Amino acid sequence: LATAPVGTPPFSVDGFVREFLHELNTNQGVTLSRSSVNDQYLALASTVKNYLMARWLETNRKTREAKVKTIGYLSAEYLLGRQLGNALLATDLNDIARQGLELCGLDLPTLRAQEVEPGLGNGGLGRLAACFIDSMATMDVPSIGYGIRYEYGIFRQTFVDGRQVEQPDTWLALGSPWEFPHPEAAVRVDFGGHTETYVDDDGRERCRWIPAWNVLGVPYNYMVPGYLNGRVNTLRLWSAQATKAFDLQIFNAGDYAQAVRAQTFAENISKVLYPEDSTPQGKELRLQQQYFFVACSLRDFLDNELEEGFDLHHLSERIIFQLNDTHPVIAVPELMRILMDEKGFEWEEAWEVTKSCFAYTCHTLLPEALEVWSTELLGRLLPRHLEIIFGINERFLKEVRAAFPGDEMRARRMSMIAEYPEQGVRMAYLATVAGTKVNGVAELHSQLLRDKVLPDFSQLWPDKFTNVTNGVTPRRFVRMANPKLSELITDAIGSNWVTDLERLKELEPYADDPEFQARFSEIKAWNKKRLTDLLRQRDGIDLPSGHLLDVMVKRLHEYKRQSLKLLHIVSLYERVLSGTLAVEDLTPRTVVFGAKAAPGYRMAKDTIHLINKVAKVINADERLEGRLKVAFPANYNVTLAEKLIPAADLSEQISLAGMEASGTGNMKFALNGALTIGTDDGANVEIRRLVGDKHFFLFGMSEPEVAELGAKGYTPGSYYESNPQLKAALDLILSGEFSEGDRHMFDSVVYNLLHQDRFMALADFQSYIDAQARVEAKYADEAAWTRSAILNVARTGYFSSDRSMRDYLQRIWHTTPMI
Ligand code: 26V
Repeated sequence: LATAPVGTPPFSVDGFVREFLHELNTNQGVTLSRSSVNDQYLALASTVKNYLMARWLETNRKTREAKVKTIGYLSAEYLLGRQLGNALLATDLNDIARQGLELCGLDLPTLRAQEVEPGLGNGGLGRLAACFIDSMATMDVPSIGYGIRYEYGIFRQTFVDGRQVEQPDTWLALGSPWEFPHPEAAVRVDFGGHTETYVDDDGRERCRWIPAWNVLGVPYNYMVPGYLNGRVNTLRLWSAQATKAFDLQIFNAGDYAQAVRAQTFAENISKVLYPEDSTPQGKELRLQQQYFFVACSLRDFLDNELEEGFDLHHLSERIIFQLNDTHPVIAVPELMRILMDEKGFEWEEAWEVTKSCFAYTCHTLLPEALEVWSTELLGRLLPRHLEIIFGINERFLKEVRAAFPGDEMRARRMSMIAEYPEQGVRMAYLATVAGTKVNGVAELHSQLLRDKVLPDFSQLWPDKFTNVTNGVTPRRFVRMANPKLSELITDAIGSNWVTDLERLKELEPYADDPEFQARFSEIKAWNKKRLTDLLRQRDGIDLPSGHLLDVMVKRLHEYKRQSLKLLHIVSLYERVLSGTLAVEDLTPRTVVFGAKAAPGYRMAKDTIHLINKVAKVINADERLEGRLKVAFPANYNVTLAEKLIPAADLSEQISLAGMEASGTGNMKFALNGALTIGTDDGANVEIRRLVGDKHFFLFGMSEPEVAELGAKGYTPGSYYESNPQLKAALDLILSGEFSEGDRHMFDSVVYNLLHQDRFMALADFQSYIDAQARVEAKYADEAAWTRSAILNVARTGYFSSDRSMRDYLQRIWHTTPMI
């Protein structure tokens, strides 16, 4: 297992072929001539894994020996995307693999297409975790990602008569070559039961938990290869299994069926990713998932990653657990419990250690998205943890009362325990009290977090709050997704930009270079062609050529305002029908949507239905002369994003100001040379500041304006009454035009907009329409558009997740890369 010198390819093409055929024969048990594409894909994955293996082992050894601080990234979601392409890129094996496979009569893209992406996340939050672990590996930061190995990831979306229908995501069905299960290293996780006090050998009164049942957590390790640096970090995902004791007991009692049921019960815990992006429901299974992966991860780090006999008083010298939203916050009482009940620490001692080992990232502002677990459920499932939470809260409120004597209202507001509508634990408060730092994910978001969500806490501890603006990995979202643009960039400024994205600045002078502009436009056209081919075979969708490609891809949410985009489309259509817009004056445009709705989120699902119905009518109407098309490929995921984003001209980032914490799609589009039409929300604010107003289409109310309108009282109906264009668009939907004459099919969507419109789509309608007119004017001037697109690429290097990691290292983790 000698390590090949870092950065050099491992084999000759011949060596690769030998290795690949060996894998095909010994792993898949087939000859080349009898092998399926799946066999070939699995053999190729093994070949690449074998190459990474020595580096992985070496990384682990070096990190262990160095005894440095590790980042424990705790996240219930990792939206990884396909692994093969990334592994080939990280190891510089692309050319060798392509040539070697050619010698075998095989085609690398075909094999790559065989991979089913692990969709172990809902959207931005899970994808961010995946970008962060990529960046940490590339930057030589020792880290372990901890999470859950869901047997079923985010559902596969299909459309039936335009309505979303969910199918299970069977990502493991054809084999999963990237994981390394370690059943022998399983850890036990307890649940239920009660607590009791007892007197220990030293005569001290102590507490212990007598649990009622338990499950096993089996670790599955995944390689996280750094880009061309020889480092391979670990992502460790836990899978739930029944313990022997659990079913043996029942089995011995002679009830075989009951024993099997027990197994199913245990395994349910890691069975399925919750797709609920709409309301964090008080689901017992979800709390089980959270505690399950956190308990496994802490146990794993303390018992396996730390050397035996390590003095836990110094734990924070060796680990910082980053809490990706509140999902893993139960880790706080879990560490307290381990230190006190298992290691004999006193409360104050345990608290000193615990509060130095966690930091908390908040990813939303929406009140209904903040997790509150009922004390009834917590007490039933994790009685000891509930006691500890009460203990933390009691001591914390003492501190508050001491800092603000007589201000009892404040103490009540800041309590981790909510009393209404039922007694529950506010997990964000617990995370804030326990964390060394609390951060938001974009400047505006962090500001609003301080001022609006946690104002009392930021007054008490102003230095605890900080910002780290999100980023995306340039490896996957530029270098892999946009190979032609990458080549162009490298030709111009060299290849260092892949790990030092601010270097893209050096492209600025090329924005005015006609030859560079021409190559840039050709690449955009090539990316559109690539997308066209994909959508034809994937979805049977025909994209016209020569259109402005206008893309809105993200989870379907009212606050993201897909309905506003839809009103723009319907309005263009209505204006052509009514003759207020001549067809020839319509800018040829194709709007592409990609969006999954949470299965229980009615309004979101109705909006998907409406988009599909509008698409059907518009796409078929010859009066438009093919100048307006709407495409809605089903099952938007990371794999599709990698093809869609590089092809886009226009990026839609149109959430109501103050609602989108950051957005990360916005960054991917800008880095791939799309211009943004967007509100002053989330990271849009920073994108606009960096690219400049001339190269960004801003519209809509600012966050303070939104707050003001809300305070004044918002009446959407008045916009309908006073804006004829808006009225005409809504009336067209109500007329049954898109629903075979059924005037009520879309009542829910339309009447919600007219009478409630919580996210003020109607208030921003005119401003949006005006901004779209500016888009069209600019698009008509090809050179000006291309120049702006190049400047978007050149000026958005800041949004590399490598930079985000540097910010976390400096502001939160207080540690440095290993070399
Ligand atoms: C949950 C809920 C539940 C109640 C209804 C509204 C709502 C909205 C969002 C969520 C998810 C909260 C956590 C989350 O996924 N946040 C996303 O995190 C991304 C990475 O930081 C960020 O770019 C997105 O703006 C943010 O929505």
